[in-house]
Amino acid sequence: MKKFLFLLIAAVILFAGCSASVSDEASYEAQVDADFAKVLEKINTDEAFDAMLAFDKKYGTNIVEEFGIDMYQSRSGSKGSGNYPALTDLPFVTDGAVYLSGGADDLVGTVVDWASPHTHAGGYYHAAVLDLDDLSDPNNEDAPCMQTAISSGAGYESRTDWRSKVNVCVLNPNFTVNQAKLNQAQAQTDVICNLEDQAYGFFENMVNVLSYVRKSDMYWWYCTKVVWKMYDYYGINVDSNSPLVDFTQCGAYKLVKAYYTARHPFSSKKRNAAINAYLAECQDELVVAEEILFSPYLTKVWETIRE
Ligand SMILES: [Ca+2]
Ligand SMILES: [Ca+2]
Repeated sequence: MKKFLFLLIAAVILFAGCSASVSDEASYEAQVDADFAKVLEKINTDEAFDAMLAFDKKYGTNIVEEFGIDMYQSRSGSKGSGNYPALTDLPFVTDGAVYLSGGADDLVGTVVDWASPHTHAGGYYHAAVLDLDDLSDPNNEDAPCMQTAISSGAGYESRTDWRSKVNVCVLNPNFTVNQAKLNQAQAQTDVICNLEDQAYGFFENMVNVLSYVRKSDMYWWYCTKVVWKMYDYYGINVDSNSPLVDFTQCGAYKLVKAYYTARHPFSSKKRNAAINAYLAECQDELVVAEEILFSPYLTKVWETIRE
């Protein structure tokens, strides 16, 4: 009986000890989450720098150095002049051709820019897909013929919009296209481009890098996901998930790394496991412009790189 009591007391003490440390850890992680949320809230505002500095100071991370300086430069427009002549020779001839752009900041803002790895020439991060049927009036350069995403969500751009981009390449389908099937897929994509209830984003709530938009999600849209979806309707997956695309080169990764460094300060094993799991899911769930660039179903037929 004595022995049993002793074991019981020991068990109670052990349990109390465990739950105390579990709740300590939980409250520490909750604090990190709250502080990280403050950083995300301020991104794309003038207070971003101060928020990142405060986080770095508290947790010994390097957000300002690894991400903040880039973001500041891209906000102040020092990445490119944007004053280039219109690309008058950019071709619009192949139904279903995919267009990628990069270089200077685009209409859709910096989020898609810093969410994309820019590891290859052109720095491509924006995309659209041409529907020739919307070009019935060849003289109307402003016709909405490019299915993409704009600041309100899935939508359209025109030939005029694309002629003013800095770096552009055109990728044609390299397989025998079934025209009826393509038209059907484009019509299904039109439904998405005209959705009343939708939003633009790579991440839900714009900048929550921990909650990226899933391919299956029908509310959040970004440009490359619209292009991917059109070909998904057609029956082809243009997200190559190519190992040539290095997700550790994107701004979002740098934020995530800092977040997990703060969250698991004493265990590099836990930290690396969390970061690697995030990267693997990102590669699979997101479709970025460079992944489309390396699609085996598409071949580059035209390109101009001006910066
Ligand atoms: Ca068509
Ligand atoms: Ca992918």
